[in-house]
Amino acid sequence: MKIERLETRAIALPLERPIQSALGPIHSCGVVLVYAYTDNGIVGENLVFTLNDRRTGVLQHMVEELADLVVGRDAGHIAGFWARAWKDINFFGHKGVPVMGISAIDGALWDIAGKAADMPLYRLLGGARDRLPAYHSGGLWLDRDIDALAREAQDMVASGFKAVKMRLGMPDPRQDADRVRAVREAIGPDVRLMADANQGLNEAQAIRLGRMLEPHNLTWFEEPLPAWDLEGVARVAAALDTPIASGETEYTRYGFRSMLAQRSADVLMPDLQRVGGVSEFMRVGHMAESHDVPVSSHLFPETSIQVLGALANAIYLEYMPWFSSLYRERLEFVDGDAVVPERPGWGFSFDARRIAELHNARR
Ligand code: SMN
Ligand code: MG
Repeated sequence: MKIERLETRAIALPLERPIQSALGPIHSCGVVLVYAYTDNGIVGENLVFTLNDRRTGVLQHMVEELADLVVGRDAGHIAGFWARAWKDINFFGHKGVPVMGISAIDGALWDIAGKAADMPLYRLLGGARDRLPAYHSGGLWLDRDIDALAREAQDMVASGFKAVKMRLGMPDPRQDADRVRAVREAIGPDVRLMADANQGLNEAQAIRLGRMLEPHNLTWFEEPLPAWDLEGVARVAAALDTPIASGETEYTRYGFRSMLAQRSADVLMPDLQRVGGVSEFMRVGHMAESHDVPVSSHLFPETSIQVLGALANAIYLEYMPWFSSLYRERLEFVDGDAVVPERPGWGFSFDARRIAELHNARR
């Protein structure tokens, strides 16, 4: 089975409503859809994205410019593609857009592998479990006032979630602490609560805020410092009892190897797009396992669930429904857990009609 051709399509996907995080305002995503066609009629699908549809064309071109590394080749030689691509991007560098391009194609190849074997990816990858604790991440943004935050958190719990994540990054840390207290009071002691600073603090601020948050029993305090400051995050992690989660902005096994070596996080949360696709997520997941460090995921719940389903050290799926409307199938939940689909490949396929609508709207 060979890859015959690769196609991409860019769409703009508006969020239900604009949101505010320490990364800045977010109103939409630019999404690059990837389709890899085999010579026996299988189509592998995947997507990568940009915030606010900025520089989507660069990402799309990168994927297209890597296509010659798979077209005409054995579709099942995924590690071969990865190694060839790694060498090929040397001149551009081993982080950023080139790695996102590799991730995009890697995921489409894995979808093909699953469909060809008539197996869901998590089974093909070794299979650890058929459901995963999920946390709701699609709310509790900085633009909500404290009453709206508390109501929104209660709504998430009423809809079945047993864990929710809120954002940090108000001008005064006392506001952040008040907001965390309000959410904790609204959801009660038994619902898990995470808080994400999106790299907005410096070391002293992170330790001070982290100490203010200790009484609220956070499951984790996420990305307190700029992603490049692994030593700083390690010191924050050492200073606090609350576990630190990080890794959504990290690239490949080499980035995570440094994080593990420096003990800069208690929980690693690779992002399928930045880590280097399914292949590299699995390598990082196993490397974390060899350090007895748990992993979660970042965004992409429909696809990340297949990878986490194959890792015994996976603890949480991030549920962020931004791309859910692009698929024909919907994630299912039971008692706050997301169910790993038993359908072949990702188990999620693009809704062609919805995508055509969005594609036409962008042009
Ligand atoms: C996040 C990052 C990028 C886009 C949306 C949300 C956030 C998360 O850091 O962890 O969900
Ligand atoms: Mg985050």
